[in-house]
Amino acid sequence: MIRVSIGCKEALKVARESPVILFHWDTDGVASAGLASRHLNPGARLRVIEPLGVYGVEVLPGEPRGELILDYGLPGNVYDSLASRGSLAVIDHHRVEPAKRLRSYCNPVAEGLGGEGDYPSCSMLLYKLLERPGGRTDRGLAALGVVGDLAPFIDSRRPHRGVEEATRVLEGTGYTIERLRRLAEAVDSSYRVNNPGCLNEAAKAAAEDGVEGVEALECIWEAREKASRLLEEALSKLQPLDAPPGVIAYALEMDALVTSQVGRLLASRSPGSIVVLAHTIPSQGRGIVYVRSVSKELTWLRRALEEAGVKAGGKDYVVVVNARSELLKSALDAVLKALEISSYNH
Ligand SMILES: [Mn+2]
Repeated sequence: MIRVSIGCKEALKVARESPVILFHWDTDGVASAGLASRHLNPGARLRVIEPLGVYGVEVLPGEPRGELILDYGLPGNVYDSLASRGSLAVIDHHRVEPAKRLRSYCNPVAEGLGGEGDYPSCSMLLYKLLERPGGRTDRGLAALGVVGDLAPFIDSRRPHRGVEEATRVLEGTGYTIERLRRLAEAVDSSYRVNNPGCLNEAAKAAAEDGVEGVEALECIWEAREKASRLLEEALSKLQPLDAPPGVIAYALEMDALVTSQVGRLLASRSPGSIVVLAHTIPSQGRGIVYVRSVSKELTWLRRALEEAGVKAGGKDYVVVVNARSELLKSALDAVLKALEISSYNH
């Protein structure tokens, strides 16, 4: 059995009546939405959280009516601020501050019940909460979310408990980690080329036909073609920055949501280092400082930043700071400073 709070039971209860399932724009979000639709509320509308790339309360319903929010990674106080205006359910596995007032809040990582190894994806968490429904379709979706979220470990061939778990769940299904990795790349490309319609189709297809349903969508493969060109462009635009020992830092200015794709690629190419990417998105007037490593845990960095007054999200091996363009530089400085202090201490 997995350790979960009472909030998870409450979240499942609310989710069974949810008119809408809102999901994060990546592969894990799509796979989780598919599972939730199949087992909690097949009648609910599946909608990706828009605009893609924006983390904030302003994109959530102001007066919630029981929406189920999957894998979105916002800190709990955001949901607490909505809790008095209506009901909603949250299922997540990001390392954030937990909600305190929202009863139907389910995030065992935020609640201190385990880390990324125990809860490698929202889809796997949901699969276990549903008491392992067990069919081939469900097992494929549970593993697909893990493969999406743990792609940097798979690509750099670093062992990870989550990948081992996904491999076990896939036994006897005929699916392989490699096949799901290809599919995750295509699904994730859909947000990189800013195609929310395609992500909504993908969630619907996941709910109806699981992995094969998503594989059959043309839009994801078109997105993959387009995204691989964007990646080439991004790599050619990277500007190296001064960084402390053991850290590789770049600046990027580009109007495409390629942050995690570029950051993940750089991290898997330099598995012993910590990669920092300061990405400015001029058309949105905002940017992201993305920190990723496949070998170094970064939960300490998130705490150090919070202590320095910089709000950061992330997981065990990734830290993300979202900022308006004019604040990006100071966020980057705070990140580099914290990394520099830690390099003295090692
Ligand atoms: Mn996830």
